[in-house]
Amino acid sequence: MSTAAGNGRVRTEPWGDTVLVEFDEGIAWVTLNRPDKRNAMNPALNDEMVRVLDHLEGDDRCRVLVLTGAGESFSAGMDLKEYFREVDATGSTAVQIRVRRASAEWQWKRLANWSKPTIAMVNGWCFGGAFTPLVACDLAFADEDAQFGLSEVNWGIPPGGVVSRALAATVPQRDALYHIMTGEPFDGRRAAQMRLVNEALPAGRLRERTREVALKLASMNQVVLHAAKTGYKIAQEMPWEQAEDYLYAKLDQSQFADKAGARAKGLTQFLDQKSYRPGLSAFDPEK
Ligand code: ACO
Ligand code: V55
Repeated sequence: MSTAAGNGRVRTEPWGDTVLVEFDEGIAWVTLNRPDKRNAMNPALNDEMVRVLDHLEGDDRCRVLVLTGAGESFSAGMDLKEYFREVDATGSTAVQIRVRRASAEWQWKRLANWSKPTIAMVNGWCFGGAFTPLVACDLAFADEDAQFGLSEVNWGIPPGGVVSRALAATVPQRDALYHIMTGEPFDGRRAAQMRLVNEALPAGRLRERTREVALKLASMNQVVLHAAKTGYKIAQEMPWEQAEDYLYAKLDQSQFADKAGARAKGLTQFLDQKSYRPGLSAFDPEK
């Protein structure tokens, strides 16, 4: 797809306005880029993120995606002016449906089911609607001083979209309802305690730790990782009988789809060559 860039040139990559993408040894660092608005998600950013995710899924420079925010914020949530007030002002249900659809499409539908590993790096403010892409990412690391909040009640609405559903998928009910109902903010340390994020780190260590995990995932077998994460997420919603059948199907699918033959090599290396112990390290196809 080509887009007319602001400078008159035609660009073939769909980012550059409200989203930045940088490639780094298999990692695509995707930065929500409206720092003056604390990366609040307006309809333009939502539309751009749909295109960015679609593009990166087919871009070999991306083996892992890290989602973060420019400046002092991860994201201040939905844009109160452009996503709420200006859409209300159109008086059009069709417009409301369209902007809500673009929001859902990237924040959870595409992101939660993405074919490559995803990591949220919460560098600062994370409010309201920002919980959706946060939870949709496979893993999350936060600055221990980042401030999180379900601030909806503070300005007169209950959490909408799938914010409360996302919370229910990650944190215990006591924590979820406390913060949904009081609107009281909490920091990255608390977020890690309630398991909303994997780890909280000092600001100076956040990028380094996120990059370390991203590089590990980038080095691994992509077919197997896709089957592993999708299997977990989809089976979570299934009865046990169906989950067992589905996960066996996933196992067979992954063996069929993996042209690198990781399973056969892994068995040979452990059983015949005795060159490696799967309990102690990741499979290395080069060994
Ligand atoms: N929507 C629209 N604009 C926003 C948003 C938002 N969610 N958050 C910040 N901005 C804008 C401000 O209006 C301001 O714009 P201006 O410079 O044109 O006046 C700019 O970003 C900077 O905001 P400040 O409040 O000055 O920044 P500060 O660093 O002092 O505070 C904070 C940051 C705490 C994030 C504050 O902006 C805030 O409370 N934002 C709203 C957070 C929120 O409740 N989000 C949830 C929305 S509900 C939902 O997502 C469903
Ligand atoms: C929220 C999010 C929405 C929405 C209404 O609580 C409220 C946040 C992501 O979409 O349409």
